[in-house]
Amino acid sequence: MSTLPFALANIRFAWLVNFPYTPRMAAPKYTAAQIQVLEGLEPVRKRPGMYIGSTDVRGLHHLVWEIVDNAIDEAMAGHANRVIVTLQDDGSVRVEDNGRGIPVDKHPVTKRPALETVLTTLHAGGKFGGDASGYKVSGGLHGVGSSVVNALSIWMKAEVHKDGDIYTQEYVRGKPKADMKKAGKTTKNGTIISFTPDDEIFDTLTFSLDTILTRLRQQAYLTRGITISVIDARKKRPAEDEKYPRLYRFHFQEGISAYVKHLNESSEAIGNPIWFEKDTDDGQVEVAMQYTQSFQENVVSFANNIHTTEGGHHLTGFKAALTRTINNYARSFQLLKEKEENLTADDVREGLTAVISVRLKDPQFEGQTKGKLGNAEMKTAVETVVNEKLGQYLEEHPGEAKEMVAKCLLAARARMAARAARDSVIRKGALEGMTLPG
Ligand code: TTJ
Repeated sequence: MSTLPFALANIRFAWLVNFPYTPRMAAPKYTAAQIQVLEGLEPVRKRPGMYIGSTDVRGLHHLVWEIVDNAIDEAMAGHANRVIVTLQDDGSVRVEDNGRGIPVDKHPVTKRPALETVLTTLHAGGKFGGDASGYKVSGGLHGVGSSVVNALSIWMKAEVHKDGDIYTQEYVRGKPKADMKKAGKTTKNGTIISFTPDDEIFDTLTFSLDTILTRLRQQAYLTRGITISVIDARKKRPAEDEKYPRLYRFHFQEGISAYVKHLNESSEAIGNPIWFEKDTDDGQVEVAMQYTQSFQENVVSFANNIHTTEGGHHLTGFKAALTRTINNYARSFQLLKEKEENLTADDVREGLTAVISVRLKDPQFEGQTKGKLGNAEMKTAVETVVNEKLGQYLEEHPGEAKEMVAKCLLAARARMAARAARDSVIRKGALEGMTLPG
């Protein structure tokens, strides 16, 4: 049981967490929490690729994402609004949040401080505390890997500021150097995790500021109101990073609306970004969209802040609702005549930039690269929300609505003209083919 593949290990974990609520087998001998903490970190060092994908530069950055995800989860739960990521000169990375602080009280099973349990046992991370933890949703594959990062670090330090006290503990390759200790008084709350990746594990130890900025900027858009700071404190930086300033601060009060504006920076926009969100029984749905005069479609989707590069049911629901809503509007204002065909899904997406972000309890990531959201209920959820909210927006903003429909009609006309031209070429070709040589 100690060398399960990366994905499988996580599926098993999710199942264990659900166990007390959805019993599908014989009565459990242990509760979820008890089984969860039985595994040490040896398998992680034996087969690191199974836990972080690879030990190349991608795997190296995965360590940062695993730790940062925990801090962002705390922000998404409404308990933090600031995350600071520092690339330190000694090769370590430091991640700080202003959340509640990882619990430090005695864990009932390990009889060790919860902090130590979280960081030294497999699967005892982000979902620590189960449903009582206050996390509405979590990335699924994300947020449970802080102990994996510890196992793959030659050094890690945890510093928790909680209820007036500072608690610290250090680790070497996942093993505590000493017991957790109190290290003075504090007036703030939060968690600071610093770690140095292990050169025995990774091919390279050089972080790319560019990679980190891109990812954290995206996370900041997706978590409206959070402030993510990035500090590059390395004296000697890789050549490709030297063009960047050393200090960044990402804060987008308008969240994914600002993301859409950013994506459309170099295009001629039609109207303002349209933004709406809704909490449904199946999860939260948030959409931002804006047409441009370009012919490019740029629709990106996320589930629990994870970019779904292969799309999935949330994207399908969006496309269906978009086509239906735009057609409904165009018909009801006679922008589309009775005898005219409906606009196609392609017509209504030409020139469209959109960000679809859903958050759900139990995301299923499928497909070749696990980049496709497999939860079928998210099609209906997104479709219903977009039908309602986009329809309402169009009614309330007739000027913008007519410009948007005009852009879609242009795409439809171009499509029909292209088809007519092609048909005519084929017909002509056929006629020519019939004329006999000589
Ligand atoms: C867990 O449930 C009780 C209240 O605190 C919750 C918690 O663990 N919050 C939390 C974890 N906030 N921040 C973290 C965290 C931050 C970093 C940078 C790294 C890690 C592993 C966790």
